[in-house]
Amino acid sequence: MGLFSRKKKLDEGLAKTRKGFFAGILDMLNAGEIDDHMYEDLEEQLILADTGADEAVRLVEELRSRVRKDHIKTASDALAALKDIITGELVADAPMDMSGKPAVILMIGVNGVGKTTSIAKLAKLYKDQGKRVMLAAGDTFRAAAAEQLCIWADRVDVPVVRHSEGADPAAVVFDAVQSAAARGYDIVICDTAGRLHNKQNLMNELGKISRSVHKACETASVETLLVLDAITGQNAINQASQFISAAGATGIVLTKLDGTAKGGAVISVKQKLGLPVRFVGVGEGVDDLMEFSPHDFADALFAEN
Ligand SMILES: Nc1nc2c(ncn2[C@@H]2O[C@H](COP(=O)(O)OP(=O)(O)OP(=O)(O)O)[C@@H](O)[C@H]2O)c(=O)[nH]1
Ligand SMILES: [Mg+2]
Repeated sequence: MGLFSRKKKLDEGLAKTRKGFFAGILDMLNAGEIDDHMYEDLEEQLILADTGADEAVRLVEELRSRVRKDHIKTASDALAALKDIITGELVADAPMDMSGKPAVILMIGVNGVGKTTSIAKLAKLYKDQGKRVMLAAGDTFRAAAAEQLCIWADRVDVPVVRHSEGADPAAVVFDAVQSAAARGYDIVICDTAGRLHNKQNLMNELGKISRSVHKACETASVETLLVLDAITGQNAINQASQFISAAGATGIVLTKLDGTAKGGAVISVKQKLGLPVRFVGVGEGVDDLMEFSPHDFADALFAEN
């Protein structure tokens, strides 16, 4: 998929969020005066769009100081400044570490958020870039989880390493990484269970999976992406911190942006969780995952339609 169609998909995926709240902000800033009333309205709209109250206050404060500093006179220039501030909030400090041979990506997150689907999409995305991708069916807990991954893998045409149900997921990942290294694969993407008998088990298991990567291959790099469902917005973000510290997550995948008018949640992820958003899901199809671009995201939020 070319750059243009990716941007179009992002625009479509963000339609609900844009029409729900950001169109209001756009209208307000395009028409109005810069005054206290505008700032108050803006803060309210941002909160409604699920940026979280702290973040809304911060954004508005930042805008106030920009307006003063840059002698901004018109509300439309204020809009450009707001877009710029939002973009700045979202920029990652560093790119993902894909330096390993193979580069391993662990997908973690509670059940139903979209881990397995995102793995298939991610495999397609990297495959389209010419990478050799292998999957690991590390969700051995739920019946039919490996089956579901295999169906996706068939569609995307990438190999899967799987063991039987109930097997040790760390062993599955170990085998996949070792096999990928031996066969010259570039990337291994690992599915994990979203639910175990209790939370402590889940966290212990994720730690064990992560350690098995380096045991299998010293030259592997690991990124652990926490998958969050945008429909649950700020709730998902508030519940994420425990997961992050226990599992050592390094980035976020935000799915189902197409299904919510509250895509503003994206804006607070980095601030609240200290982790960059790496990918966003904007639909159920295999091409509906975008590498996250802060600039394109801000553009899509405030697009004129
Ligand atoms: N609209 C929309 N639906 C999505 C997106 N990503 C995933 N889904 C849907 O969310 C549902 C759950 O996705 P899965 O990939 O099975 O989620 P999971 O995290 O692997 O779930 P468990 O294996 O049960 O833990 C499926 O119906 C997906 O089609 C998205 O970006 N947009
Ligand atoms: Mg799954």
